[in-house]
Amino acid sequence: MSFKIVADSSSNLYYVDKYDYSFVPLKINCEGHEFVDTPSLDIAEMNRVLYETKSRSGTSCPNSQEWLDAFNGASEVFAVTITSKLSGSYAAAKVAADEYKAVNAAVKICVFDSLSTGPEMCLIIEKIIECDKKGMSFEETEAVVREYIKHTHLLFSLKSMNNLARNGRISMAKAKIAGVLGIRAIGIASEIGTLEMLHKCRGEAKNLETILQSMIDTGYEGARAIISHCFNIEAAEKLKALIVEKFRKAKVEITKTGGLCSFYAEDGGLLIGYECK
Ligand code: X90
Repeated sequence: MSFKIVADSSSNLYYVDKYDYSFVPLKINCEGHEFVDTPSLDIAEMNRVLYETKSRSGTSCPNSQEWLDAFNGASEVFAVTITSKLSGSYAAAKVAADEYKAVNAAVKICVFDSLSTGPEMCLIIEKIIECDKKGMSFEETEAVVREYIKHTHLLFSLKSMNNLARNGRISMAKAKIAGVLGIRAIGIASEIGTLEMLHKCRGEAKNLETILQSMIDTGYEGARAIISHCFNIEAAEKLKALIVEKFRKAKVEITKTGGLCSFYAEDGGLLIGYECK
């Protein structure tokens, strides 16, 4: 029996130590350039090209064949995708799962729609691993993780929402909130997997305070949190310090956004995945 975890690259997770884990990349496209979201993608260079060409850019999700290739060989598979409300990744993974089962009747495969992305997907992956380490069966793991997903959230704090709006992931009117210089928009992945705006803030200090307050308002009590930043390590570290100051035992980790999340979160963006009650 071989056990495998697969996620799309919007998780920003490309490797897991001692686990059979693989990612399927999303792609960022601009005028014939295709940037594949892998750890070797030079994101600063991608941003430079996108900025210089100034023409239409977009993204595309993995197709079902790419998911199928990633499942291949495993007898128990857990797959985790970006929210099905904003991407076709989940639909493609489901098609692949059905095909995989049709060909290999004995395999078990479960696809989780994170209704979110980035660090919240990482929390889901961590939970799958935790269940496996405890020796839980496939079915027990699926049940525990489905319950767990109800107790995790994703907040985002963005300086610009241009790429989200231009690609139809949020309305132009909402995106304008973050358009003014020095204003950051704070929002949350909603229960149905869409972007929901919460606050707008001027200045870094106010921004970080408001993020922590929004975490608490949505049920954070000092458990696990992962902060992913797009070229904004200073803010990520300050936010971590604020969280730990308030909740001494909080387990907070900082990671970098990969290609897909960097494209949409844009320079300076923060994504915070966290557990809540
Ligand atoms: O299929 C594709 O082309 C991918 C489309 C992805 C669109 C959204 C990506 C969002 C990335 C920005 C802030 C957090 C959003 C919360 C999601 C519910 C990160």
